[in-house]
Amino acid sequence: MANIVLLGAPIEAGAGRRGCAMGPAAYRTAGLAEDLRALGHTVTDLGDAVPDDTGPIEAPFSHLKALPTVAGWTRSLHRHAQDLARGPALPIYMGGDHALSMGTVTGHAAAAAELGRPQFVLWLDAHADFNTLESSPSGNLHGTPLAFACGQEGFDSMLGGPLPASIDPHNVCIIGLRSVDGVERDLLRASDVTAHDMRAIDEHGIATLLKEFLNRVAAANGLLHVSLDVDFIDPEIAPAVGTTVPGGATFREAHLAMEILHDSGLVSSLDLVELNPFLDIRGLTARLMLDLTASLFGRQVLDRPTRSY
Ligand code: 6HN
Ligand code: MN
Ligand code: MN
Ligand code: MN
Repeated sequence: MANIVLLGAPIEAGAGRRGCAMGPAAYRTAGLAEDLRALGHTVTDLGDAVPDDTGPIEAPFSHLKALPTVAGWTRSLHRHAQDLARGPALPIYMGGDHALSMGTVTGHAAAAAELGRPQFVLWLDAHADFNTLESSPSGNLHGTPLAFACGQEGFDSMLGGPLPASIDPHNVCIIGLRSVDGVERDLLRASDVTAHDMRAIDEHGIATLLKEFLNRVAAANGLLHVSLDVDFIDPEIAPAVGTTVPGGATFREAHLAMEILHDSGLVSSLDLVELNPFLDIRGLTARLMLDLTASLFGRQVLDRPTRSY
């Protein structure tokens, strides 16, 4: 059984519309801690993180929205994540928009570097979130965290200096893509990131794609951070997100991914991002995110051992 800590990250400044700040409250109301305890895990809710006050930061490009606020969250969450990564519990970061991963992923990368272990990242998302500050067409910083964490240039204002440790793009896998911007696409192609669009899921099945990646994590004795964006899932069943794109993962594809992740025994940290409860329908999306998290932590119909594949 796992020892789990929950940390709320009620950031919404990275998204184009408000509401993600209500995400951590929705997860608590829906009963995330209780559901995980029912599976036999020990769960401690650490409450919500608070962003640093950075003072004024001049944005390098004028179209960028709320850069000082996002930088404040990044600095705070980076410290929290680096600290939590040292153990003993497995952290779940309850978002909050996807800009929170600027802090969590880089914090885990820094801790992994201390340990001398490779940090892997699984990005389940309709989007690549691989824009740089320069390439972002919208100016919404939740479209940039993976580029930042992978060490793309121009992000020094986020942590107030260079990244202590970046994620090796070779250790990143994105699954669920169906919306990638023009320059972002070029950046992604030029990088070493493994990127699977919805067509790849259609053609090969999500299990094949995911197991290929997990085999690499296991072979490298890597740590695995999973970043689950609500818009990975089809908006018909997960409407509470500001950036819906049709044609997403089905109920079973999403659960199967979580079940395989559980069986792998490899997941060491998790982001739940982009839930916008203001856009939800009677808690439908919040509940689905809870059920997916429960699958990732071992809820199953028939018993299957951990590390079974
Ligand atoms: N997310 N690529 C678009 C942009 O504005 O940069 C969408 C980003 C969505 C971010 O869903 O986490
Ligand atoms: Mn995202
Ligand atoms: Mn997305
Ligand atoms: Mn490679």
